[in-house]
Amino acid sequence: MDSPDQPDLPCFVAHKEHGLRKILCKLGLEEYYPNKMSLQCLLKITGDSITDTGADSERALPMRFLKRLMMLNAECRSTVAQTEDYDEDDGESDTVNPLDLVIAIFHCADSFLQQAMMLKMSMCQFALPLLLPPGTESQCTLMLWAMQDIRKEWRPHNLLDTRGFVEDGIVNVSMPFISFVRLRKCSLPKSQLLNEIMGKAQQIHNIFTHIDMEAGNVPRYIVDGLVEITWYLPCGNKNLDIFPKPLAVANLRGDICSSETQFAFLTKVSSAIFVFLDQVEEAEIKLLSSIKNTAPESKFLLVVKTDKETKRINDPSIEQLISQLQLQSSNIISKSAKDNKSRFSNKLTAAVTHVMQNCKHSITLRQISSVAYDLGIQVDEDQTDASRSGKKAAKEVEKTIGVREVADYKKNFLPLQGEPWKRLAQLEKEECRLLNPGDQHLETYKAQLQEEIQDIKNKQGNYQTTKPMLSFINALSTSDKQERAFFLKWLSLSLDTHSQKVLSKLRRQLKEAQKQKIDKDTLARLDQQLLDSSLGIEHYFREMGQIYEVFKGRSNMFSDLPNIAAEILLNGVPLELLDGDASNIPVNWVRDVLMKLHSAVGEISRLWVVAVLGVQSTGKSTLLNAMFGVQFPVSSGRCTRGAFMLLLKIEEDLREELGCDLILLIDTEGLKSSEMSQLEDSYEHDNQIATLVVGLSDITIINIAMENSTEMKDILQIVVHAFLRMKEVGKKPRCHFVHQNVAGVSAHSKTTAERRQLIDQLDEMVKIAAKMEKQTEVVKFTDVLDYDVEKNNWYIPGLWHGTPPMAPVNTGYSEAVHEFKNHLIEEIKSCKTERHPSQIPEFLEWMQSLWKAVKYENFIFSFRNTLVAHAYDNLCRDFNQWEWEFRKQILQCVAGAEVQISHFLTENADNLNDLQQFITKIKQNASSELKTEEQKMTEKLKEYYKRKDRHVHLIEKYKVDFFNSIRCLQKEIEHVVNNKLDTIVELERNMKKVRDIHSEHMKMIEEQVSRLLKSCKDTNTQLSDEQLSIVFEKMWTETVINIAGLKERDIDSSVFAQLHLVKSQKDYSDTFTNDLLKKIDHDLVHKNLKTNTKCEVDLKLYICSHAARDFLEMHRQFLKNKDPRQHLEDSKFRYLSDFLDLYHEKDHCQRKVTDFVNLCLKPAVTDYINRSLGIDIVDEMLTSTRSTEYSSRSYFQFTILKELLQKDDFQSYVKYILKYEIFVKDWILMRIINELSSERSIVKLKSKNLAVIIQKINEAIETAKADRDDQLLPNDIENTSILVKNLCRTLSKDMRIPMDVVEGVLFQIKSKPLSFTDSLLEAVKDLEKLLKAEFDDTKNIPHVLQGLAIKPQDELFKRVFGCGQQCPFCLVHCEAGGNEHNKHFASVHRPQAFGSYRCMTTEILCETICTTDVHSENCFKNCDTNGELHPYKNYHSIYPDWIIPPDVSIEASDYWKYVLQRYNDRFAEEYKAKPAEIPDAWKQITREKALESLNIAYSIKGS
Ligand SMILES: Nc1nc2c(ncn2[C@@H]2O[C@H](COP(=O)(O)OP(=O)(O)O)[C@@H](O)[C@H]2O)c(=O)[nH]1
Ligand SMILES: [Mg+2]
Ligand SMILES: [Zn+2]
Ligand SMILES: [Zn+2]
Repeated sequence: MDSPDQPDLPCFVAHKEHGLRKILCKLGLEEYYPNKMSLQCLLKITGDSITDTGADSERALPMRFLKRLMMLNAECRSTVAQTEDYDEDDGESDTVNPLDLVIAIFHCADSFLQQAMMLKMSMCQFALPLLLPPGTESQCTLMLWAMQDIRKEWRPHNLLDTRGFVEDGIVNVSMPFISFVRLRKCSLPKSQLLNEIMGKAQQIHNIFTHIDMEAGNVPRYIVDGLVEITWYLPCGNKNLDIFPKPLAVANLRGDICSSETQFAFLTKVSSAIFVFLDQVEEAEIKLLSSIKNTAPESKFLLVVKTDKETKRINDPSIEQLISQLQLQSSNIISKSAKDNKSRFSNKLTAAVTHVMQNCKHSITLRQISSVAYDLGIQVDEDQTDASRSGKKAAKEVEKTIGVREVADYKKNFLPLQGEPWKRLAQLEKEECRLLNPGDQHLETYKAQLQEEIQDIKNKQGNYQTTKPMLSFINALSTSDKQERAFFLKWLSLSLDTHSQKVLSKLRRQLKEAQKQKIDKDTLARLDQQLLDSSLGIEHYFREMGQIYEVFKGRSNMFSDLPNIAAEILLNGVPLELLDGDASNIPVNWVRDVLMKLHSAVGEISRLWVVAVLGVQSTGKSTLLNAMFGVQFPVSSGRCTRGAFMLLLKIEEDLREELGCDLILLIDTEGLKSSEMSQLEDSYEHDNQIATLVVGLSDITIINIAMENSTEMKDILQIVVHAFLRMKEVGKKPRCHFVHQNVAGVSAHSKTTAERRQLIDQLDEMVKIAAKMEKQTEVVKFTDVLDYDVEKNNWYIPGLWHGTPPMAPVNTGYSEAVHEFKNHLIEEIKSCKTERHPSQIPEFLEWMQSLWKAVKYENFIFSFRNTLVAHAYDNLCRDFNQWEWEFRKQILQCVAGAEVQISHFLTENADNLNDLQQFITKIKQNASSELKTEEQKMTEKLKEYYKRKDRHVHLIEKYKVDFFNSIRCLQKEIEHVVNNKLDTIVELERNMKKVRDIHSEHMKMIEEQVSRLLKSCKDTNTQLSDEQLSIVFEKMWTETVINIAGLKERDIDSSVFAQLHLVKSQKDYSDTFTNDLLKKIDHDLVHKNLKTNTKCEVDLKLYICSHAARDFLEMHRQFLKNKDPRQHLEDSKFRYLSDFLDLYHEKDHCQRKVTDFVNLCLKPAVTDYINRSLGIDIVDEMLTSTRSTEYSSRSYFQFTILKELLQKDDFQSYVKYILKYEIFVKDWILMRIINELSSERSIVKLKSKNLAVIIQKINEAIETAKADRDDQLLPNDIENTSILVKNLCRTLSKDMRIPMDVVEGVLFQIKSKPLSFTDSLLEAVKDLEKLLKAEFDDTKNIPHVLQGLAIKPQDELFKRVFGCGQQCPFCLVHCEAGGNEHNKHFASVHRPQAFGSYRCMTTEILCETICTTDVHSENCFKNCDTNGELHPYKNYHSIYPDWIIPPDVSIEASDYWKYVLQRYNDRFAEEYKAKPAEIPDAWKQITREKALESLNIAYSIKGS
């Protein structure tokens, strides 16, 4: 009937219940009665968890009490609003008595909250409710379960000599039990006197609430019948201890006559009962004596006042009682007028001591419960089904332990976490570090390690779930959450009790051994025993995780476990993140649990991670518990190590303000613990835990409890390393130093010197660490993270106010912790804008790569994280896009300049001065254009780095690289542009010269034709066409006979140009050679080719002589094309036609128009279209469906490798490896050709441009009809030439019209402007059609591409090729973004065999992969090391520009292993070497696996 889920509100009948209703109502607790308030509601971070102002109404009191209690604030019972002003009469009547408040909350709290409250109250040294007065039930309740969690340590005086101590759960301790009760109203203040007795040595006053404390005089409504309990526990100091042994003291509130059951209960369990009374009545005497008879072994002691004068007991009724009960004088404690409070309490204390000395009867709370049953008092732990079945299930598990040794038990029943798991951890680490390959080949060794890993995993697959684990999992699988919680609690209680005995014995042995300075091995053995013998609930959880790991992917049997664990985690139970015993993370388990949790919170899981680090047993868990009201296991009784996590939800209304939804707390255990310090690898373990924890946390709390102790220094050293590493990987954690046990108001100012010292120490450590981590630019701690000596140091007074175990918690502790917590929350708030908190999936991603990096010792170089990789890749993509926009803009600008120059030269005579000026102007324009573009790009990059998404903070360290790349890009393009402009000028001038020669010759011919025409017309006979042709022919031959060819330049002496220009239709220009030489210089520098001057000159001569041949060829071709005689011959037919037409006076308008269009417009239009076609094609490629291929260099590699694999063609691999540049160019060319031929996109692109230019031509024709003053030209024959020239002038802004040809066409033109333009418009239409038809007919795309001034394949090449550097070991190409990066990097490296590396003596190709080598102990030598052996590990000192991270996973390198194994023999043949010796394991790799490995290596998901 008392289940907390009971739906109906109980009806209040009796008058006592009336009081309860009143209080509940006043406190706003009705909805929680009975037992409906849970611990979870306290685990939320809410708005008022930040502000702890006084409660402004009674309704706020319960929450305030609970929150403060959880923070261990000893003032929490106060019910007075802090702001209240004390009006005289109003007093505190408005508020609630503190005890009423506490009791009301106990009535409303559920079992777990009650338990938590008890624990914290006992830390505050408050008396605890032992018998809770009845609420709506008829009987009171014994709060046994609720006290289960309380554990205490003390030193009874019989252990003083051995300095031993006892630690136990308080409910299990057998001790004398003494009760204090009163009869009716008694003038002696019982509770205050008790406080005096119990708190004497520790100056504590308020164990029991009393009338003189704040609001203690407010009437109480629900307290009567309450039995409170408190314990006296000696600390082992004779001067401090009041009693030498533990003692339980109970205090009954209210008159005994109205709480008969409670009184009867107390008499049954107590060794003595102190009755406070002023007088007594007949009925009461009867009651007391009847009880005396039923419980003969308990003694009554009367506490009375004596009269001032008579010095006798005031009331005669008491005398009667004394005789009735046959009490001796020693049983009467009387307060005379002489006795002040202190003296009287001494009397009482003496009486108690006396009782204890003579007491043979002691009892535990557990035993007490049977008395309670007899009296019909309920016991809380049996109140609900959930509790009962939880207990039963826990017993079920506990039973399996029996009397076995714990170590044995663990081996048999929790086998997965034992040897196999530890061995796996070792193997995985060895796989990264490759420390012991013996004389095996590295790759063979690696494969062997992997085989063993697989073996263990296979063996584990045969695992049969053991009995305890079955029971454990079954119990957790219950749908009743209460039952589950009870189960966990019961189990952990019984396990604690169980291992307590074993461990304390071992600890004693260890201490003894340490004292006697026994040899290290024995110590280590004891250490190990201690570890082996500890058994807690975490071991079962650990095993559960292991079971999940084993069965994941094999069976669905345990697939629900993560769900359960996620629920448990959300209920505030800490879960192991890192198993410190094995030093390993069950990655699948942790990931799946957190992912379940992620979905349980609706996939909104922005996290803030707060972690604490510090020496073992320095109060870290205590601190976190006090700060957040959580329940990390506390106390010295533990010897686990690792990291535990716990989640706190943030209240909805606070989420926006804080910018996150959850806080993840990480508590570390076992760092620098004295127990574990003997284990040889403990330093490494600590290091790993610290690095991981620091890496995961946003705020790291470093707990310092022992100044300057060596342990602390070790921890600081470790932490400094961790911070340094984080900085390198782009994470900047915040850190706070918490100095514990520092008291006094002046703590902060007094410790200035200490802080100075700490920061000096830290600086010193940073220097050392930076050297070790090879980060020489770091010299101060503040270089590593944002650290403010004033703000990041916290001083927290000692936890205990006095000497434990009797000391209460120090209020100052709670206050300081509270202040610290507020600061943290404020800090979270203030970082909201600058930080983009990760959600659980990203957190996991981060965790996995962090852990991987930890496994490699060489942390910095091995850290590669998919989050970072993605962030980097994203930036590269954008950057590439901006770079192309930049280039495009400039390319267009240069193309425009080319037309302008050509136009300028036609318009103006070849005046060098003017030309110079003109060029300067153009260059200035170009340069300002460059500046603008550079500016734009820089802006874009800046904006990018301001973004909140895309994890830009992770790629902060590449920022400089990218800015530099922009600057370099600007320089590079500027150089190219200037060169290009110079070339254009030179070429155009040459062209112009040729044209002038042509014009001259044409003039000559035209003159001859005119003359001939005249002479023919003068002869009166009509000549036939045949005759005319003959005379024309004769004239022609005579005229052209004198025309010489163009003079050939001496190319060899003026030498050379860029090779790819050779195929163009252009002439040779000196800038070509210049370019070529620069290119050679550039390559010499960048490919690290070391040469001397002579060698360099030879090389250049060699290359240039080759080039010169090509250039000469090109020049000759040009001369041939432009041969004046040929040129004339080409127009011979035109002149003949003109001659004939003129002779016959035929209308030749049509023909002239056709000639104009075909000879002048058509080439210009084609030129126009081709000029921008290059850019258009690039744009087309970059917007096509396959554009991602070029989006970043990594993706490009991925595409190519994938394609190679699919093609499965040896020669293609050879080309890829040996002639990478050509391979890439060809590949891109093929892609372009495919793209352009499919979908007819080339036609579309050309047609688009065609439409534009035709439109322009038509418009130009219209404008050309008018003269300069916009007057229509008169329709006279003479005006036709003017019109045509107007037209050409207008058009020449956009296109290059060959004016010499135009002149030729206009020769002797006899048509009128109007008819000419009419025909022209028609002809242009025809031209459009013709060109379109030609486009449609485009078959030879390579030919088209070759004719383009801007080659799309070159532009795309620049984009994907990058810096062109190759790995010094395997020759793989760098993939880093931008062209100016600090470090070269490639996603996948390959066996060195592909770089033709072989054993010098055997000629056998070398199969190791550089990513393996650089993390091994092996050495290499080559010319860069001057032939000396150099460790691969330190490749950095030889190749400082390269960063070679380990493979992201074992599978990542499968691709190249597959390729090598497939083509081993053929590569050997190709390289003229012997085939590599391939590990057998590689032969198992299939093509599918190889493909998969690409996805892994380039972290491309699901493609
Ligand atoms: N004297 C003293 N004891 C403390 C203080 N803080 C914690 N303790 C006690 O030290 C023991 C170990 O604390 P715990 O929080 O488990 O330390 P952890 O190992 O660092 O997590 C517990 O028994 C605490 O009660 C303190 O400030 N002063
Ligand atoms: Mg701890
Ligand atoms: Zn390599
Ligand atoms: Zn590079």
